[in-house]
Amino acid sequence: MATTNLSVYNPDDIPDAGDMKFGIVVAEWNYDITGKLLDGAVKTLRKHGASKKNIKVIRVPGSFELTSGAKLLAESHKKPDAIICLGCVIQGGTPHFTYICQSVTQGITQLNLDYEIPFIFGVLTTNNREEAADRAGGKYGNKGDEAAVTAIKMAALCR
Ligand code: DLZ
Repeated sequence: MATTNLSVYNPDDIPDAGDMKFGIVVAEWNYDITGKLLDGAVKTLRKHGASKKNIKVIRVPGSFELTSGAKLLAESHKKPDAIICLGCVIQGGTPHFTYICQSVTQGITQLNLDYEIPFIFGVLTTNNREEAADRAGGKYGNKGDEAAVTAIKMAALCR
């Protein structure tokens, strides 16, 4: 199966993020993975000009809580231009995977419809831990990089 490297993009296509503000909400569940997504997202935002003071990071317990965390950021006084949601849901022996994935997907979709700013889906949904590691700085790049690039592009589009 061909898988795109999540960290490969044309930097010339990315607007300057020097005057943009970002919120990042990251799930603590599977933090060995989501911490790497966070590192990738922050590094990529900074690489394209975002200043440290304009990147607000909050943590929530699990991916199920990403929607409410993102909503909190959207309503904070420091109105972000885009909000990145980072999580990692790994298939287990019970149907939790389906429920959490459905909830976070629908929740983030709804936020995109309800607010004037973009909410970015930086959630890995994988069959196992190895597939997640491959996409959190491993052989398929880092989903956090991809989410940051998407956030910058969408923030520019919404202006
Ligand atoms: C409960 C749970 C399980 C089993 N698996 C994951 C997971 O793989 N990834 C993730 O981000 N969160 C998981 N959670 C936690 C839920 O997202 C949520 O935090 C709890 O159900 C409490 O609402």
